[in-house]
Amino acid sequence: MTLDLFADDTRTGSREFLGEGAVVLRQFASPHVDAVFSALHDIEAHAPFRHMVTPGGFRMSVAMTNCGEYGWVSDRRGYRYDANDPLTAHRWPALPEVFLTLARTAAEAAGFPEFIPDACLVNRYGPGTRLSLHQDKNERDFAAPIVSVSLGLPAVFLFGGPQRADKCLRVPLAHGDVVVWGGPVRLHFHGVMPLKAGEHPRTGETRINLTFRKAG
Ligand code: MD6
Ligand code: FE
Repeated sequence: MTLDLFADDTRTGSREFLGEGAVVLRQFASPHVDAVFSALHDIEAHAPFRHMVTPGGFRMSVAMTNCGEYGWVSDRRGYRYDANDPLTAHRWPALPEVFLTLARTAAEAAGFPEFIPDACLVNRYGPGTRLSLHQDKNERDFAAPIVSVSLGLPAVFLFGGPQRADKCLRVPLAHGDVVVWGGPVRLHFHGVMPLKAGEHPRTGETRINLTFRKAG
């Protein structure tokens, strides 16, 4: 099933529920995007985007970096959160104030008050890049939601069920949309369809996704 697609302006401020505990907040990040890109510029300078390797030895097509107390990493030893960037051996850059504010206010709007993330995974998708169905289960605290911010080119987010084979909702996500995700659906399978080629005034040929978590 495909959710209705309206022009961005008519969708601003609207909410679409994907299940109990999961909601799309259309254009919630829009007032913050300038500050977000400015902060992202500094993060990239200290912790560059890189293609990590899966435990099975495959290079991930999504380019990733992190900020916060913990960063999500993958290598031949597995998936985990690490306080240090393996590329630089330094701590990840701190969570900028605008990231914290955006994550906290979005979580609150979705019914999860007092969300204080300690990790932000930054994903960058190029044309054709996809993220296969997975569960987010490396975090210590599943009581906390995940806040996911979409920037740049649009993508189709796949939102499934507790089993990999469960049917998926197809959710179109545009620049500025925020998905908040927690409670009963916190461990549901999800992914991103291959990115359609395009050009975005803010991000060029890419889509950027920020996911905020409480990892530690
Ligand atoms: C993405 N997002 O949208 C990938 N995970 O680029 C995720 O994997 C994700 O958006 C958990 C909750 C929300 C998400
Ligand atoms: Fe995920």
